[in-house]
Amino acid sequence: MVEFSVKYAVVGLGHTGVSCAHYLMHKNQSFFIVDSRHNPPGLSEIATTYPHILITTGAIEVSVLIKAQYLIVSPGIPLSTPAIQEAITHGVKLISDIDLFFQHVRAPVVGITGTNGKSTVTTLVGAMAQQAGINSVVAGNIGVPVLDVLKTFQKDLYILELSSFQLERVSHCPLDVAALLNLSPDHLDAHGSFSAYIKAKQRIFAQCKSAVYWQDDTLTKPVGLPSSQCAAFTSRPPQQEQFGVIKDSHGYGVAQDDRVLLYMNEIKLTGRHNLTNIAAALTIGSLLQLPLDIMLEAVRSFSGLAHRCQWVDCIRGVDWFNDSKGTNEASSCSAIAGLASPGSKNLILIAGGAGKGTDFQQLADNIQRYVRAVILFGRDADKIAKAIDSRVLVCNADNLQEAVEQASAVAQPGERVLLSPACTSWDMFADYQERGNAFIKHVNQLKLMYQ
Ligand code: UMA
Repeated sequence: MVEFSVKYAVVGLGHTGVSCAHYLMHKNQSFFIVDSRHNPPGLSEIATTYPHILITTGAIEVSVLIKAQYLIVSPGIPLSTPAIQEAITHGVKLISDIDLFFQHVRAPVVGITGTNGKSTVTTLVGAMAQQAGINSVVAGNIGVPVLDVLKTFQKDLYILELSSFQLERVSHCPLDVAALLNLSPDHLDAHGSFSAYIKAKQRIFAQCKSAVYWQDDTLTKPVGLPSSQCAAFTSRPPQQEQFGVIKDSHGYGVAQDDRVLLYMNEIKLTGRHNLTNIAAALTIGSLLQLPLDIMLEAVRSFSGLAHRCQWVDCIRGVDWFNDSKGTNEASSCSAIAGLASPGSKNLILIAGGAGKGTDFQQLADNIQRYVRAVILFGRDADKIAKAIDSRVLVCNADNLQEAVEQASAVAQPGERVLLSPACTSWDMFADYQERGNAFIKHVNQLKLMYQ
């Protein structure tokens, strides 16, 4: 029988690990920290603030982990890590920062997951709640660890973006509203299979009061929940009491039942796929009893998030869009279809980077349908070119700057250039933000050249 000398081992010292350290210290709990990196991002902050806390860096050893009663494993560290698995067989238990959050939160909590659009929907629901005068906060995978928003006075509503990794780690997740927006292959390298990824995402519904899902994909439908607890949104014309997307003589819009609520030209978000995101946010907001007119006001003034179909500039009649957050095939396909003009191939696509184990066939089919030319760069450029198989004009660039220059040479006035890589940025950049900012910089340089 193992003698546990400390209550918690915080495994990982990134954003999550740092927030756990502050929280456990605040709650007077005993803990130590491990991280496989020699110089993890949170090292100097925690070592300086709490010099008495033991921090072990380098290979994670089971002999260290079994000194704790619970492991709090950060989302970026695979649970399959041998030392973690071995510690579990020795009786050490897993707990996550989200579990700790639920132990202490005293207000309603909304959880939002999905392969794509979750940050946009989370932010939009947050904007709707604020507009309605509710003292609320947005946190989670969006970039603010959940324990950080419990440090100060409690809010009246918490809106969390939850990733598959966070859901995989949580055991108790009593959400008031849980939403699964869409599902397509992503993070397969970490989860092992699409079915394992779906299983992790479905965990959002495990203890929820109300569930929201996308009617157009049955994989998102909560398994085992009665329909009285479920509400669906759709990208098609809505059925009774639903929010959905319509097209009539005024263009595309969002409707509830047969009533059009707003048209594309009334909103600042670009890309028709965002109409589905709005339908999802309205469904969640309705379950929170937010007034419809206030929610629509929030939608009209919402200008979207950086790096997600973000309009950058118009240079010599060509519009440039930064969708660096398009880090998987499905996300880039949505951006392509969302920005394409029906019936005309008016898009020049810049794509490539480090793929996530998919074959790019879905992307290639979308490109054939909507894109006139593709500029490829990065590690998996050849793999994407092979999937496209000469169906459209393909150019190769050595780096992003060259890709921007080539796109500028190919694009005609009235066309749109879209950076939506369908890949992670990790072969060339620290993250998608750095890649998106580099793209904006190169587009700005292009503008200067033509002035
Ligand atoms: N790492 C190691 N060794 C360790 C610990 C971490 O090599 O011992 C590496 C991981 O493999 C990973 C990186 O460090 O590449 C960061 O891992 P982390 O678990 O320390 O990450 P945090 O800094 O805590 O950030 C995490 C989320 N990151 C991941 O899930 C990879 C952030 O989502 C989230 O905002 C933050 O918690 C607060 O909740 C980012 C993300 O990319 C935006 N999420 C993925 C996505 O959206 O697709 C899931």
